[in-house]
Amino acid sequence: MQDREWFKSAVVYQVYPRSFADGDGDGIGDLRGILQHLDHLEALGVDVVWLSPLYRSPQADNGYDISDYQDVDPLFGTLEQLDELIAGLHERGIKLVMDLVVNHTSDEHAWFQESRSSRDSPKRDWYVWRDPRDGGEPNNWGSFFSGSAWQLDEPTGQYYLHLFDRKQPDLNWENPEVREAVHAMMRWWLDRGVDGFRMDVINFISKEQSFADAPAVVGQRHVDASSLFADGPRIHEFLAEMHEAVFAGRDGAFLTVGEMPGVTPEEAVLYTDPARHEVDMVFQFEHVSLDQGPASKWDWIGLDRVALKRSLHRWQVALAERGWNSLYWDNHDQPRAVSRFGDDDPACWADSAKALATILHCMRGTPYVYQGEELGMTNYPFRTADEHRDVEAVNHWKRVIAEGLDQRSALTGMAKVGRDNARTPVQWDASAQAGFTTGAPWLPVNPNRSWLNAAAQVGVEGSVFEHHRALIRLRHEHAVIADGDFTGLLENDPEVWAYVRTLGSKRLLVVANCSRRARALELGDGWTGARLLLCNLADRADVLHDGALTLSGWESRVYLLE
Ligand code: TEU
Repeated sequence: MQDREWFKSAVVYQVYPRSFADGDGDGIGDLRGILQHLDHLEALGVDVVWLSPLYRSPQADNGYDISDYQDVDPLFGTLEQLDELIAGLHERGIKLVMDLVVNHTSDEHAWFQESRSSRDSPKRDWYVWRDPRDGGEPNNWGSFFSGSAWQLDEPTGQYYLHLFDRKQPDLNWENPEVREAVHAMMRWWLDRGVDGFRMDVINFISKEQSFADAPAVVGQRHVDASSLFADGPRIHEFLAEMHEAVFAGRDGAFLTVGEMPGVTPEEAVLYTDPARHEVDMVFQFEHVSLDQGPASKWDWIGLDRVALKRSLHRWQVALAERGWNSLYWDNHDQPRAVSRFGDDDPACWADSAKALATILHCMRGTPYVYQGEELGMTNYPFRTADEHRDVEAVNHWKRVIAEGLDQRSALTGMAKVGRDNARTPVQWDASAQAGFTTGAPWLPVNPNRSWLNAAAQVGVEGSVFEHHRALIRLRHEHAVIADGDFTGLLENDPEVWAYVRTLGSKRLLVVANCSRRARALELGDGWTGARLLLCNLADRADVLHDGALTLSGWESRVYLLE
């Protein structure tokens, strides 16, 4: 019998292959590069690696547009190298989770080629095809990547649905053949030795079949229609069926993570209630949406730390009894954590990266470390539109130009929240290309590589890397972190982030000062005798004598009372 809850004390590390490490000098990260850095992952102490897509793909959305689910793109290497990676990670006690992108395929996938070949194709119904309405798009749904979510296929006279880029047509999950094909592909990967899947926008696969217009928004021709396709009518049925067809009866400790934009805590409990056999945990978006204005994700309105804290605390409470959450500050779709939620001024950068990590890793849920986050990597100093490579930003800029929108605010938005911030090469050392490649990198290396890099941190006491390593060790060692109850403190304080975890007679106190100025705190007598487990400053007393303490700017501490 496997321990079904092993993932509660686990930490996941996300690798975005294109930007991790380049083993062949073409400027694009690859499997050989990943294989060269397994010791880094082992040193950090992570339990699982989630690999962003490296399947065959025309790379319209950096691999989230897949043309063959059962092969590696030559850009990244070979299936044999992937086998080598699985073996290399397993030898180190690390699991490998693949990205499962099955809301859509690439338009170059054989399934879509067949589907678009004629209206009578046996695979026509594998995708979502609709007749024109009044000579135009079938409804007013907008794509996440600007413009309409529909693309006309001239030879057959119908439109196909693409919630993302036009090169990412949505599969029709109503068709049981589609579901069976996906299940078979998943089983093939498990047979190959992978340990589970991170499921891309998986709460979008069951669409409202009326395909009615979404509520109109003044001034917008194409609108956000997520209420008509997120958490749709058959989503729980599809996930339970997938679990049954792929995982049931299989021996092993697998991980399933549902990436679910817009998911509410109430829905998340249903998705992750172990008794329902859907997914192990959700990846929710509430806390990474708070600095977005009403117009779009590009409408950056700045951070409200109290709102951020309340949001994360609300999720802690909502999933206290049933369900499980992923804990993350950033990933390949988000700006860098320390630039967005911390303070990337070189004077505070390290302490704020450590404080953020402390806050995240001691919560209830499974923490995710996105490549470079363990080093405190920052946003890139983007200034012009042509520095961006990401399809989302590129399409947005085209729209800004075409519609005559304000260019200055668009550039600010792109610099603040553009996805390429997370996609610049991992900074391994101080050399010109940061040890990422011997060639010309596909996205420039952040100039701060001269002082912000792995070589300057791994094994160096007090570094951001070593702080992450210590936090991961704490989760492994202390059941109160993996499984304790959560109580938020000082919830209206815009600077100090504090909470308590409790398991039996053990109590864990986490305090972090999210500001540059020192802050005095009075926690009461209840904490006398608490032992300091972790701090980002070296000279702090080992034991708390009373509940009074003063935190320096961006200082964080973890205490245990047993
Ligand atoms: O992202 C889902 C998603 O809705 C957003 O994060 C999206 O990328 C965008 O930032 C919205 O403004 C997943 C993948 O993580 C992302 O890389 C893909 O582009 C997307 O799905 C399509 O597969």
